[in-house]
Amino acid sequence: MQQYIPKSIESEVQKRWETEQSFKAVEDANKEKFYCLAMFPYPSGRLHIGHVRNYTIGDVIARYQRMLGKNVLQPMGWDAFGLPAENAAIQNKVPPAKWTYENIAYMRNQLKRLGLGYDWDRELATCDADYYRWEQWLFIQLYKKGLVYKKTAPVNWDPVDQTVLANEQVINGRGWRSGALVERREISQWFLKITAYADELLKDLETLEGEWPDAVRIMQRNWIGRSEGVEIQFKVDDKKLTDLTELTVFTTRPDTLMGATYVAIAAEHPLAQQAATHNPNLAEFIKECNKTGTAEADWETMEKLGMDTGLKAIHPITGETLPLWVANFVLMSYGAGAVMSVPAHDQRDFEFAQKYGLPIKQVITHDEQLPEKLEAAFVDKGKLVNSGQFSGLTSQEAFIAIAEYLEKRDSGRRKIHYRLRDWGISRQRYWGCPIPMIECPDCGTVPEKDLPVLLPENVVPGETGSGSGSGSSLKRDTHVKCPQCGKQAQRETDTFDTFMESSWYYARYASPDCNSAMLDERAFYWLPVDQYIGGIEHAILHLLYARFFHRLMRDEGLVKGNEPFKRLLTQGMVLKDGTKMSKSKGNTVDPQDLINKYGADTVRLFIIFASPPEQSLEWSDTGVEGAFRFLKRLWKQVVTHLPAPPVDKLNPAERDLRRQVHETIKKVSDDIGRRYTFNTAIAAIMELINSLSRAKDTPQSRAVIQEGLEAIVLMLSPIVPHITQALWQKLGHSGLILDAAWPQVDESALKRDEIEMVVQVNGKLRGHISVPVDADKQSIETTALNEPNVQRFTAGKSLKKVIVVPKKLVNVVVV
Ligand code: ANZ
Ligand code: ZN
Repeated sequence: MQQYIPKSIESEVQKRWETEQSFKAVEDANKEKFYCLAMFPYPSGRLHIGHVRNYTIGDVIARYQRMLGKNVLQPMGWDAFGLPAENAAIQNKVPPAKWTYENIAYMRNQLKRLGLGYDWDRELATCDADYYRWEQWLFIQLYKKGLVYKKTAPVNWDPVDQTVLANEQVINGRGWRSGALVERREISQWFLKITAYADELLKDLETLEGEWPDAVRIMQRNWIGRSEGVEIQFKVDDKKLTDLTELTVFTTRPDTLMGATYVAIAAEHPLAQQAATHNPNLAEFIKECNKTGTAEADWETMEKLGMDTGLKAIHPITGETLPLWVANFVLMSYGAGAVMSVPAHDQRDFEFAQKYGLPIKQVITHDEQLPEKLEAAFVDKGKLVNSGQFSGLTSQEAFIAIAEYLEKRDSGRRKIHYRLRDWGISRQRYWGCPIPMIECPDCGTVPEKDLPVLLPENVVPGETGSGSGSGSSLKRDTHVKCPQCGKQAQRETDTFDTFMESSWYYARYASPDCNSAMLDERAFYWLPVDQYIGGIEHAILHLLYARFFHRLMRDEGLVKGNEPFKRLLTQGMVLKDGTKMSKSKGNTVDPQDLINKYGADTVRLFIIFASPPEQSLEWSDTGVEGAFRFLKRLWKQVVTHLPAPPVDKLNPAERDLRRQVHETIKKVSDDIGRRYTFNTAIAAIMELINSLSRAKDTPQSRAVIQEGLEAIVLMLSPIVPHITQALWQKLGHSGLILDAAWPQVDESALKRDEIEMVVQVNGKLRGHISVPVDADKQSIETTALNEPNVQRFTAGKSLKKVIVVPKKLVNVVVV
């Protein structure tokens, strides 16, 4: 076969992998394991180019590790619950299950066609009851441990479709289908106590240093948001307007307490509610505040508004009375839902005070002289002024002094707050894992007894009889006998947030067929994942939830260690003409078309060569062409090469060529194994191919070329596994290249030829040095001057010049 015909080569090689079960992973305690995982896809219908990049990167790493001799696990599965299936179901009138399983079948074939080395025996789909029953099981264990609770929380309510909407179904405040203005409704929902693990999730980020990208660790740290501060009590003294006598604020800057000039509370704060009962304006204002969305982003940018309640708060140190305002930027869900406002030292308080004419009092400074009027808040720490007995202290000293002062008088205490909230996991959706809970009129909340609680799969949301819209109440008979007392009880109809399923799938791959437990001892062998690969869009929630679940499973004795993912690689975006590829922009390329036209190896090579995995990749049709041409050339070079056995007598040119072979092995091993810069590895291989093709045809050089081509084919095999398998056979090997060992550097081949040079000092022979033939002038001079006998004759003298006669002598002139 003189022609490179990817289609037939690829299908033949893939058939061989299948019959030999090449990627089946079997536990082997005597072998070092390597678990390589790329984030599993949502079965949307077809692979997009981002998937192809993600999975190719993973496959390169997995195959490389295997050639190092490790026992590699690389599994694949489907994040199969979620909203798109429901939307497609409404549109096409097919049950989400059917749509999902059809997509899975199609996409599985696409992945196989790409030559990705997965152990398909471990495939899982999260919508499969064999999978989600264990999630239900874990949820019940957590409920028994007190790590699960129920409370009311707001949802988006579409008053026309009579259904709850997900955030992404609300467009400009209106329902995506009905166009009706969406309302906020409070309903009872389930929460997981992730805050109980906040401290651990934060601290252990340190153990991931150097293993996870810094950006991801920083995002996680900020999301958890640990704040050390003080809770301070202010007395409220107004028997007419309220029966509450106290109010607590949380501050991270107790050193600024003497500069507090008013107190601001959230609209939902009980004091605000009470004050409003006598004040219709205030009641109206509070209603307005409650209307705005709950999204974090809104709070940063929205206009700061407030209203005086008429109540007064008493400063815990000075006894002054401070006005008490309701402000729309104070969150009820953070700290104490109330803030002591220090306009001189907090920019938000400053702007608010200016807007509403509230006093501004500076109490922290760097200088002796205070400005007449502050132009902006002075937010730095510094020295205290205008602070009574605390004046003169530094901010740091004052933090402690004021905290202790308040603690002694029972009007404050040090406190650590987290930005992280407990995880609301209830979704009012059909296509998700049923929450295994029952409400009994007599017994209260009772966990389901028989798992799995099945989701009926033949339902088409939106059809008559199933209710309108895609709310969850349509999906199944909610009447059930109470497992405790046997009376008629009510089943939970909500489903889990789909982040639940993706929080532990990596562990289930270790024991995918275990039907007696969530995991078995195989998880001890495979976990943690050694290399995880996925998009940066999952930097916060998915990774945090998976880290949380790993600890939950650890505390159930199911896994060991604290972290699920030892090393993390976040791959960059795929761009076309500088912008992100997306359906809405119409600038996508279909990987399937490219595979059909050029073969999988070309697509893999282009994607890996175009840029380092963490950076964005600019799509280029000519780049794909180039990758294809390169493979054709490699093919030709190997098939026209005449095999030759190794020899040991080489002339200098042949030695140079052999040195390049081993220098390339060294560089490529480092690029692929440590730096993950696969693109520069390929560039070095291309250079080597050029050098090999230029070599004179002698029996000796043929031996070097044989060695070079074998190394090239081996080193390219993780990236382009099909063509290299075929070429491996052409080079005289019958086995699978994926079981061959990664090429080793021959250190002796790296040594450069050396020559002898004589060294004179002022014209007299004083020594001999040995230097590489191609050494530059500078390094020859240094070697000459360091020669011990030369040093004796130059000691104490001053160096005038050094003359180098190439390949012959060095003359050192001193005076
Ligand atoms: C007085 C003060 C003075 C503050 C100063 C800051 C600077 P982090 O670091 O995010 O924890 N705060 C407290 N609870 C709040 C709530 N429920 N809604 C909005 N803001 C709230 O932020 C803590 C700071 O955020 C607290 O410290 C408080 O303002 C404000 F020169 O108290 B500070
Ligand atoms: Zn009961």
